[in-house]
Amino acid sequence: MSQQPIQYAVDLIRTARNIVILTGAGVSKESGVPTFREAMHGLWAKYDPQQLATPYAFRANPQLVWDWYEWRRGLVREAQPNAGHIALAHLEHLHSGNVLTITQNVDDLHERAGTRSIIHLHGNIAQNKCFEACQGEPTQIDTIDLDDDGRPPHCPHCGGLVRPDVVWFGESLPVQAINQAIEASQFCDVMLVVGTSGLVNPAAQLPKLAAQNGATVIEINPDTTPITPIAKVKLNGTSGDLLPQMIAVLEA
Ligand code: BV8
Repeated sequence: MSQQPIQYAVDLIRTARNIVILTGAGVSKESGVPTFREAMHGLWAKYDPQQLATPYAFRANPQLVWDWYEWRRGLVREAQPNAGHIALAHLEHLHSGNVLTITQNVDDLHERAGTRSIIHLHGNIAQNKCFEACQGEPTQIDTIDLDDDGRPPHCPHCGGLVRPDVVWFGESLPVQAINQAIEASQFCDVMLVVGTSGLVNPAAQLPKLAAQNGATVIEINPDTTPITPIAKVKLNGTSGDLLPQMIAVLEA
């Protein structure tokens, strides 16, 4: 890619006081964590993730949904932060203003790359909670004893099923997370949108909200998305390739 759009993006970032970085599954793809629509390769090729990531699917077939998350948890455990995660963490440390990362991802790769200021809109795949929320929402369960036949474990308080502490389709986002994300999007000068198809709401509304409040949107994605038309700068390519180039220009 010519250096001009990258230079333009870096100039916008350099002069911004408040930066929001919004990430999706694309930023973890180069770490070997499949994107949400590709999360179905192999055994899972015959299922639609939007049919598995729901409370209805879990109630109907807890073993199938539990196994799907155990498979994804294994991928996240084996994954390492990639050059894109590391560049975003570096941007947070380099920039003199406020830099907040808002992620739709349920992995911890941003944190493992060194990002400190982060909001998870859709939860954390490594954590579990009681499906019945018996002690209130979330009833987090820190230690579970997996019996050796891999059945979904039971809540130590009420005996109900244990589920991953993620936000499923049809479930509301954590109130504090989405409220903080909305406020940050309204007040940022630049929103850097990386690796999201912009199809899942309410997260997909954040770039529009930022732009409506005067922010400049920069998008990094190899594809065109519903966010592309509102992006002042569109960098066509992968996060693992483009973000380190941007940091190199920023530090030059
Ligand atoms: C809710 C956790 C209230 C689980 C996930 C309007 C308003 C509000 C809600 C809705 C609405 N319309 C419809 C809804 C309902 C629904 C929704 O949005 N449906 C869509 C599909 C139409 N939303 C909800 O249900 C939300 N809840 O709003 O509560 C409510 C309550 C009841 C009824 C209605 C509303 C909850 C949504 C959260 C769902 N949980 N994750 C889990 O992970 O198992 S969503 C999950 O999918 C991810 O977290 C992520 O958010 C999403 C996938 O999106 P992306 O991250 O963008 O990933 P994707 O694979 O799609 O795209 C990857 C991109 O990366 C691509 O563009 C690709 O080109 C790019 N890429 C690839 N490689 C690279 C790359 N980019 C850079 N570098 C690369 N190397």
